[in-house]
Amino acid sequence: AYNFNSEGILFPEVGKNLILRPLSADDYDKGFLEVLQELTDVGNVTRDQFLSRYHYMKACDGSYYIIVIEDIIKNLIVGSATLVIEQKFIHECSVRGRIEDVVVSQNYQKKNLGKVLISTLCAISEKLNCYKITLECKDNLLPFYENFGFKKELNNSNYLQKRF
Ligand code: 16G
Repeated sequence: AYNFNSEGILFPEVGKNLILRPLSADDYDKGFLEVLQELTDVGNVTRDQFLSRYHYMKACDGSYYIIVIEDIIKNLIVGSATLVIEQKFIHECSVRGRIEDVVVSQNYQKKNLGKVLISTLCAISEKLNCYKITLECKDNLLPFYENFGFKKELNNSNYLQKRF
C-alpha cells in the first residue's frame, strides 16, 4: 500500500476515494480532531492552538510522522496514526519509535485502514533504522498489533504510568 522513492514515501490511494498522506495544516477543517476524539478526550482546541502545535511538531525535524487517511469526496479525515522518533545514546546512538494515537473513524472500520496506517508507520520506522518500536493498546487490540509482529514483553518488563 506504499512505495518509497528518494524523497521519502509516496502516499497513493489506499481505497475508493481514500488517500493516505501526512497531516497538513488544513486538517483542522477536515475533522482531524473529531477523529482523535473517537480515541480519547481531545477537549477544546482552537484553530490557533492546533496550528501552533502543528508547526512546533513540524519544526522538530524528523521527530513526528503524523499520517492521515482522507475521504477526498467528503474532504474528511477518517483515520490517523503518529510515529514519534526518540533520539538515544544507547544502541550506538540509535533511535526508538513510538506508535501513538492510532484511530480509524467508526464509519470507516472494516476496510483495512488500520492495517494501512500501521504498516506505513512500521515501514517508516524501519527506514529510519529504529532499533525498536513500541505502543500501548487495549486487550481487544492485541491480536491486531500481534499481526505486525508486536509482542508483549514478558521478561521483567512493566508498562507503568503516572497521570496528572
Ligand atoms: C491509546 C493509544 C495512545 C493514546 C492513548 C490515549 C495507540 C497504539 N495507543 O493507548 O497512543 O495516546 O490511547 O488514551 O494508539 P489516554 O487519553 O487515556 O491517554
